[in-house]
Amino acid sequence: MNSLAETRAISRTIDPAMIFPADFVWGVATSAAQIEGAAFEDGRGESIWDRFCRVPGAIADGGDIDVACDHYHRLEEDLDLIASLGVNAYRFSVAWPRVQPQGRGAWNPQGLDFYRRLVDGLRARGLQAHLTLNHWDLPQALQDEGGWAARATVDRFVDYARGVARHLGDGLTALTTHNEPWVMSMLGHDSGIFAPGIKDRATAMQVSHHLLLSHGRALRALRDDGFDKPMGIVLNLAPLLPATPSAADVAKTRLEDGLLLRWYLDPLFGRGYPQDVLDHLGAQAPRVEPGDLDAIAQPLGLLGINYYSRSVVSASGSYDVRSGALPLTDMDWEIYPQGLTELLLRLHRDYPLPPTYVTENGGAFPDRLVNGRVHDADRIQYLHEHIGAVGVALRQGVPMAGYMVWSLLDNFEWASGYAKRFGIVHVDYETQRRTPKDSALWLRELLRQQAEVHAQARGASKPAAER
Ligand code: IFM
Repeated sequence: MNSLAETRAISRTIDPAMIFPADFVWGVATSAAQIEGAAFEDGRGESIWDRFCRVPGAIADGGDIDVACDHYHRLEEDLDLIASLGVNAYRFSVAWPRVQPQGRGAWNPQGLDFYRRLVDGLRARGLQAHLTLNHWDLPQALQDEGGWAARATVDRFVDYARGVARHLGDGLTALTTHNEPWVMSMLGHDSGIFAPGIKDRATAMQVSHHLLLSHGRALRALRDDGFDKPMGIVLNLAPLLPATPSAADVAKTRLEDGLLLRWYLDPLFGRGYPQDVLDHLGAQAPRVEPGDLDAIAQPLGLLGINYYSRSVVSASGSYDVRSGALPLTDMDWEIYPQGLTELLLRLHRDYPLPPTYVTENGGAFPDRLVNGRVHDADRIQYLHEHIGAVGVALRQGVPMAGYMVWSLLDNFEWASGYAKRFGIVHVDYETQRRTPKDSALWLRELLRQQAEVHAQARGASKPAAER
């Protein structure tokens, strides 16, 4: 890490209005497939992403997840890195094929041991452990039996969830079931640009139902087993707006809002699937069996929201057009921080939110490592403005409990391969050397200032004799 003077210089721009409550959770996030590597070691099974990476043309740079950031072999170093940032939480996922290689039956002791060392290592460093069960890397063995389109996978997931909680639950702070079910359903099974590469709308909608059902049934099973930590699900959400005021664009926007937000939130909060979306889907709507909707609507101990951008919807063109009015990240996503406030306020208005986390937020930018430094001023500005947007929502009553940066490390950005860098820590993929970018130093300084303010406030509230 760089000297304190350098860090302070980078942090000149920190806004005093960015001070959050003392119990606010600050974290960095990753997922197993994107960082772990060690794809063929210690009994790990094949995942659908191992298979998908080998489809010619599926990954922009031809990359795969065989080595990724080699996190599996660098666990202690990476945990030290997390602790050095001054955050108090780490969001990670368990690779189902690493702990239960066939997606059913036998557990892999070496895989479980890795995650045991991870949660113990977090605890030893005073960091909260926020575990996600499914960040997209389904065991290939289950895909061979139909994957998430098959109802039997719901049962497999419930068994997996119970096993993970049994083995690791005591070390966890919070648990979420699925990361971004919309992405798994639509990009994995409708457009097919993500694993498992299926292109069929009806299948995608059936997958979305099975993901929601497995979420609800897992929560119920874990509660029955006595697991008492906060549990929830992570959704990728965005405010949507029509490209023009035309009736066609407005109607399409309403439909996409239904597919992206209400399709997940309505059943999670006990309202069933939105009727306008069901009407639109017609024969492509999923098969829903009696009792499914009750199973999905389990009380939520937390809700995770991943926010990156807004979506501008045109009836004639693609789902997400560019307005041309806003700067873009390296993913070509519009930078629209106030959209995060808008989204959170809308959710607070429309649903009885539990403690709510921004479980992912961050940007890919064309970073350059020069003389051991990455001057990512664009990312600092992105993070600053989005954290500020969370603060605005918090002060207006939204029950915000935490914010987690995507991502700790540069990593495998799915179909984009390794070219898109989201990390606040740079990874040299040749040497696996980690270099905190200026944004990491900025975050550390922001959190140092938070801690200082809260310490002063605690001191001031003590009787004079105790000070
Ligand atoms: O890298 C992904 C992550 O796995 C899920 N949410 C979006 C991120 C950036 O695309």
